[in-house]
Amino acid sequence: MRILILGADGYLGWPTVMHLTAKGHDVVAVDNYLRRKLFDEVGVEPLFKVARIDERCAIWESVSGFRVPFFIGDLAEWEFVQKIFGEFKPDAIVHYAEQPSAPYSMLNRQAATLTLRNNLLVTANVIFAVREFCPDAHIVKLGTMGEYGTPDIDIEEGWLDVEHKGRRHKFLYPRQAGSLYHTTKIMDTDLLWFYVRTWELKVTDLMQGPVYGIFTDENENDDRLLPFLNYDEIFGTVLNRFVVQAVAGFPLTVFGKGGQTRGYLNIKDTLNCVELSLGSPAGKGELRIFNQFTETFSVNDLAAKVKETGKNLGLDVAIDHVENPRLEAEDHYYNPRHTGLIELGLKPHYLDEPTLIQMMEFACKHKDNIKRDAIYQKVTWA
Ligand code: USQ
Repeated sequence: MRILILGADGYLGWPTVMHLTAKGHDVVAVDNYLRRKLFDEVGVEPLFKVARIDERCAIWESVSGFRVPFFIGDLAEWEFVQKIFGEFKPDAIVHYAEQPSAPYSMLNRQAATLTLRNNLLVTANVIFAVREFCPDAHIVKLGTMGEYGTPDIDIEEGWLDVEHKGRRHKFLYPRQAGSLYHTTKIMDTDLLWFYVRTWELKVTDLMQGPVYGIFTDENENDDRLLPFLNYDEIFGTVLNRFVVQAVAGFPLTVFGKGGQTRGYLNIKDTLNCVELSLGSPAGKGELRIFNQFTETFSVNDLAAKVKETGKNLGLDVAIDHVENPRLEAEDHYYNPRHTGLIELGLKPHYLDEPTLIQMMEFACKHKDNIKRDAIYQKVTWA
């Protein structure tokens, strides 16, 4: 397949570029280095330096033989989008090109409007470009489990059959996000659903939970090909943060009571889920939704696992219940369905001790880079 990867410099974008080229697809990579610009803006750095996409494409070509053309530009600008889609005419688009941080989106008005502008305009431009240049292409869009929030009933896979006054209708599952970032993902889904109905697009919306890890089949033996590992409060996801905190001797920052439960997955499974979705596309006029995670944990569960693995590595890991900067339920019901990707053939990589040991040993190698004041910055929702 000819696949456009939008947001190819990112935590998930770059591993996806390598994975899909290794599987024999023709891939074109696109990014505008937004994430790197935001690191500078808020004054954080990943755990180790990550080469720019041109350098990483050159390294990947030298070790694998696969050449990946790349374009640097802003997908919120129509002229740039037109050029990419007009030249490449993809069979499929993997759309990761979004401002991905909930805390960033809550920083101030400028951060909020950047998140709105970037996330909504890029999604709209992708929709218009598919319609104009490749109407049969399959859009695989990264959504988030956070679109659903934490309702007091079971979470279905995207849709809910509602019976009302004796009649039935299927609707998008009710969504109520916990940050502006997550709300832009709801808006993306609504845009996609509108144009699926109107223009018969083929769309898969992957409701993904927080991802952990950096190792994949393609980079395990070459540190130059690793993606960003953020441990700061703004761009780091919770388990990656806890691993780095354990190594730094910083008490694990469980926000509030720690009963916040989410669906988690290993980065390897992100790649497999995207590949499975591409291999079995949504139909014309179909918005297909999968809940993309492999197991659920509370923050307390994750902290306990990191503490236990730390002990086995000789680290004395403390757990601290710090004031929760976010507005979120800290003790709640959570039972989301996630059978769609398993039915497509996903073989999950569960969170086990060898996985945590590999992450911690890697973090130890870069311990000197850890900036302790980036760990708990208290970006509040209030
Ligand atoms: N948390 C802590 N301590 C920390 C960091 C986080 O207790 O030091 C808690 C948070 O309050 C939250 C949970 O851990 O309850 C998960 O937080 P997170 O920062 O790992 O995840 P989140 O902000 O929800 O966002 C991340 C990604 C985002 C993706 C989302 C999937 O940054 O791009 O969409 O995970 S989901 O959470 O399912 O919406």
